[in-house]
Amino acid sequence: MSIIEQLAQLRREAEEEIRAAGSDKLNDLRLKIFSRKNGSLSAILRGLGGLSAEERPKVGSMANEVKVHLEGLISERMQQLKAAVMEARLQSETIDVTMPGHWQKPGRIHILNQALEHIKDTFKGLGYAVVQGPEVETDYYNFEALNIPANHPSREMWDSFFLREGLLMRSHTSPMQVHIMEKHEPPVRVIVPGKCYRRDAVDSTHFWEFHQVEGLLVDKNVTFSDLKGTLDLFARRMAGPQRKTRFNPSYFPFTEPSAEVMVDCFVCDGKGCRVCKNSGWIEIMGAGMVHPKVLKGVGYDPEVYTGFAFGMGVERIAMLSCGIADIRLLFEGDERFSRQF
Ligand code: 2NM
Repeated sequence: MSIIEQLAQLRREAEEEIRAAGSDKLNDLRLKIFSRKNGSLSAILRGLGGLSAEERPKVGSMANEVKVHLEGLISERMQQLKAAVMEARLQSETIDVTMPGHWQKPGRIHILNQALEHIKDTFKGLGYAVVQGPEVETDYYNFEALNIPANHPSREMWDSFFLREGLLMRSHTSPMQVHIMEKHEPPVRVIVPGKCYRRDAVDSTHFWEFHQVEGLLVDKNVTFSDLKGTLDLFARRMAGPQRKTRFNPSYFPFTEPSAEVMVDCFVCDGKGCRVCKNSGWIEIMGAGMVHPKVLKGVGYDPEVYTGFAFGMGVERIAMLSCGIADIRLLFEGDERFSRQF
């Protein structure tokens, strides 16, 4: 085959191949044709030496023409492929700004936290500090320092969650009050909100994990009437300005005297209904004057200082104020429930 024929054949075949090549093949193809060492054009041009002096420039210029032509085709094909890639990206990545967005359901504050905030606000307004303490406590702080004797039922294995020797999950927040009194001289005025744990059988009013807010005020000349005035104000802030309170005698190891604090039923106005079990009164918390043994235990002189303390279950307060009949609803996290408050 003459060189001219060979060039013509290269041109035909290369045109064909370039047209069919994808972007990954195109560069290989360029090398296959144009590589100085082993490209097909170089291979043909090696035959130039055997031509006559007149033929050589003619064939040379033809070879050049084939080279320029094929290079042009390759870069054209390259552009084509790039354009196709861009077109595909434009198609697949286009954002339709008229599409509706994803709706985010707004969250809300859990009913327990709503009740807690209300309780905290009321006492903050009376000058109380809000303090939190550890959920794992020692036997001393949970029981001993609170005048809970060794034979007291809450010390039984089946009433508290005991951990390793001498440690337990606190069964009330009172141990923190003891820590506070140990660290600070009176006057002391704090509330302690937090989680507590008891080995209660679960039913509509009991859960093994629950929340308490306990309050403590210690100073000179603190009397039971200070306690009554404080909790009376609290009851009105929580249940409405027309509410009345009543203090029934009760017992706690860490207070003397002790009382259960009743508020007249805010559902039936004291006439008697299902919520107050026809008594006209609802118990909202326990309270009392801090026992002299507790004061002595933290190094306060009970002849100089007296104090009152109170404690309430946040679940109970939330359930009463929202008419919730089962404590378990507060812990299940069912949106159909929590969305209602
Ligand atoms: C209650 C009821 C009555 C109470 C007592 C103390 C402390 F540490 F000062 F002794 N903290 N909390 C207390 C008193 C708690 O809850 C029903």
